Amino acid sequence: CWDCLVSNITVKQDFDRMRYQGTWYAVAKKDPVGLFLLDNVVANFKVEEDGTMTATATGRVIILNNWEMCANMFGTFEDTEDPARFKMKYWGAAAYLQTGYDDHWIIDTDYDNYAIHYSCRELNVDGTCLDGYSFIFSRYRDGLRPEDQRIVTEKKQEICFLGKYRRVAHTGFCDTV
Ligand code: DAO
Repeated sequence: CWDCLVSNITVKQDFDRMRYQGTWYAVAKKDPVGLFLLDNVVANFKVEEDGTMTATATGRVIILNNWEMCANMFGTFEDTEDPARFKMKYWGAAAYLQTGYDDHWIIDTDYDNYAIHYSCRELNVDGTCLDGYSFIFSRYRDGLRPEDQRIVTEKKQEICFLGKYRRVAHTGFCDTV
């Protein structure tokens, strides 16, 4: 009985940004129109001294149609009245990478194993999402534990993206330090 209205999507209660810090491996992704990050996506969240949440992320991208590279991206998160709903300003280490300003919602997380991220970029007139993306994150690059997969599947359904995800491979393409 999910109506798919973006305004009815529930997020993590009492989201704790301190516990969310550190490395998260994207294990699945629902792409937006004009997808950017392809695979080998790893994000690292941090809470700065003033309390602001920031992130760095890396991932394989293809720019100018056929140039494959690892993108180094940065994000800063603006707080809203809901602790799990942020506005994310993001940009790349190089000028030719994507920049943007997206919603960044944490739908659910247990902080130690899994996280479900959601962003709707454009609404339909009926309030459902026209163009959005979502990452399923794991603390482990091999993927989610079986016990987390059940929860994640349920949440994919709640955000109306079930069946729209693809697996995000970790091949070591962006591992060079
Ligand atoms: O890959 O198609 C896409 C959309 C993702 C855009 C956001 C990339 C930058 C993220 C910065 C850090 C936060 C995880």
